[in-house]
Amino acid sequence: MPMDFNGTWNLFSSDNFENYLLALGIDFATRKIAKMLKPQKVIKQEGDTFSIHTSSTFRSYFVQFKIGEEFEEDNKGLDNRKCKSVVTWDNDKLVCVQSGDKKNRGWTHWIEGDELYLELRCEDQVCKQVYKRA
Ligand code: 1AG
Repeated sequence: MPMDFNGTWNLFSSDNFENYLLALGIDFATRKIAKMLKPQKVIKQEGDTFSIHTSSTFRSYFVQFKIGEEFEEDNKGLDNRKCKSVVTWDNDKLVCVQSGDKKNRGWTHWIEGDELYLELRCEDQVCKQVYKRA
């Protein structure tokens, strides 16, 4: 059985998010707002199909994908750059590679105990977030 990511998850901690945003070219004012946010993720997983809705009082973002199938990602409301993205399993981790203008862009989700982890990568920056069940 694959790892089960289903659920509603609230941000608990976020490390190096501002430098990740800077690597994405997000302006100063937006970075200052973004780092104050406590986003919530609603993850729906059915077989190899996922949707992840990240919402906050300022911006929200929705992505859906099927494991192993490349898709066009628009990052609308975030940095708005288009990428070709693909998500695969690395054991129990979900690994997304976001190919586009930014080198080394992607993320990894995994679960430890009752916590959801997210590592966000862009160029030489890595942001690590922990979410807890709502
Ligand atoms: C995410 O990806 C993306 C959501 O979790 C936030 C991460 C990075 C933001 C990128 C650019 C920021 C531009 C403006 C900042 C404004 C708001 C901050 C974000 C608020 C929540 C949407 C992984 C995800 C899979 O798709 O879980």
